Amino acid sequence: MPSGREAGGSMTKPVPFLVGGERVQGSAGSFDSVNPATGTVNYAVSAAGASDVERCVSIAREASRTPSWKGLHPHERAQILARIADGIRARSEGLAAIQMRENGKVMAECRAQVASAAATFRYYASVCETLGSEVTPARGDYLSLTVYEPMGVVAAITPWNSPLTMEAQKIAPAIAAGNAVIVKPSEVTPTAAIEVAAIALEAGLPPGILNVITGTGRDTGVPLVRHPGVRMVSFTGGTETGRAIGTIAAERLIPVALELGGKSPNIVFADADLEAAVDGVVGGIFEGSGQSCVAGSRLFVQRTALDAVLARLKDHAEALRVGVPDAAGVRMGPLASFPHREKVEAYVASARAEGGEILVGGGRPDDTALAGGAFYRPTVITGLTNAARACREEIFGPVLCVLPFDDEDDLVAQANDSSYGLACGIWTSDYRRALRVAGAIEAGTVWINTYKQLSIATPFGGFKDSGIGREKGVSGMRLYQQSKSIYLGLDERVMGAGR
Ligand code: TXE
Repeated sequence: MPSGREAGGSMTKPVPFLVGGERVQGSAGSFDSVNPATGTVNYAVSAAGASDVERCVSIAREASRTPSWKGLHPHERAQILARIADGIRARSEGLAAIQMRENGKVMAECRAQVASAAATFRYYASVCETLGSEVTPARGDYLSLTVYEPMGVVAAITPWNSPLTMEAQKIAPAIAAGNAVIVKPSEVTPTAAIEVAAIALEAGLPPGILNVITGTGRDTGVPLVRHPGVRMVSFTGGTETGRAIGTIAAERLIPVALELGGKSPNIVFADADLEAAVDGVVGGIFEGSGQSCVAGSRLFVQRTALDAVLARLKDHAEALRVGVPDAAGVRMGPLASFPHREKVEAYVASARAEGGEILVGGGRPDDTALAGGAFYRPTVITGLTNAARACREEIFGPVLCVLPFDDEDDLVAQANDSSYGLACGIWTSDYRRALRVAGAIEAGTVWINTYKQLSIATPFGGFKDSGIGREKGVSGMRLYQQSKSIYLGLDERVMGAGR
């Protein structure tokens, strides 16, 4: 449990953030962390203002320049990353509980995300230890080497839907690469990152290499991105925020990695195993209450299979149990915040206004026991066209829009008619067709006869407005490095007759 808080939710001082290995109370007051399953305040959390950002960047910059981290041999850095993985696993119940009470995800999913965060540190321990430099082909009397160096201070700005996995996905490769990192978690899920930073210190990471500052995007995020000491920004969140960060980064001429929103098509051909397909479609949109960047929120169904798919979809969606996230059998917790539920409700209202028909859900649950939380029922909407607002904008909630298609050309045109390009699912028994459509779809990840499988070993990122850059995989560590080319002259006239 983060220090600064008393059991039972009564408050002493706000939960402090962590800079240079020390717990810090910020200069910008505090904000409340609210449990979306109950509406009660979990605790107040300290807010970092511009002076805290200034101090944090200065400490991180100093730590990034000293040899105590970047000067270690890769296998030595790898040992510490592996110890961080062990520390995360050892505290998995506590970390999962933090995420659950801050964003309302069901406990089973929170546990899985802690395991994924630990696996991410272990994976980048291996990458760090094994990824080499290069000797490039010489075109003269020299030896040419390309080596990879850290960027310096990396700002990692993260969202609320899956904080543990997304923070690990940025922190692990960035520190493996020898950088110092400043995490600015979402104000909705502020404290998991502080716990991970404390685990990292215990694992032997030098103070100042991993810092966490909590606060709003405006008061904490903006000064961080603008600070001249920050040499790279890695961001996951909404497209508009990503655009604002990218604009500042462009002015500052620093690299950015932007993992942004999506409006991913999940495509069911009539020759698919419809039961398996509908199961995948339901998981792909309703898991995490639809608050996933890769949520398959536009369901394209070949017209000849439409009735069969809708019948199954109705059964599956209605059977999903919505409830408090630590109750047995609950598949969908609340939305992560009350303002976010209002946004989702506004999208469903817009769909109705544009002629959409509600096949399933379309409102809050009737269960009075859930009335205090930000719950919303799994919702399936038919009767819209791909031009409707609910089909064009990211709702980021448990709302699925069903759109029929006639043939492959019609399908590809509709699926690609989106400003986003993050992911896509294809369900068919014809693998040649599957590969043909996979090639034609504009998306960074395509799943065939499966959905939402994600591996830390596989690059991830978006086409179009879904982002810039690819996280994960071996190249996910290169994202946080810059190459340096070294030419070693071997001309004997210069080297002398040393033989
Ligand atoms: O995200 P923001 P919000 C989408 C989803 C959601 C919408 C808005 O559609 O409904 O974005 O969610 C910090 N400079 N996704 O408002 O604003 C902020 O404090 C620097 C998709 O919560 O993107 C938080 O730490 N930082 C998604 C982080 O940015 C700023 C996940 C994300 O907040 C900032 C979440 C600024 N100007 C939302 N403004 C995905 N891709 O998975 C905000 N922040």
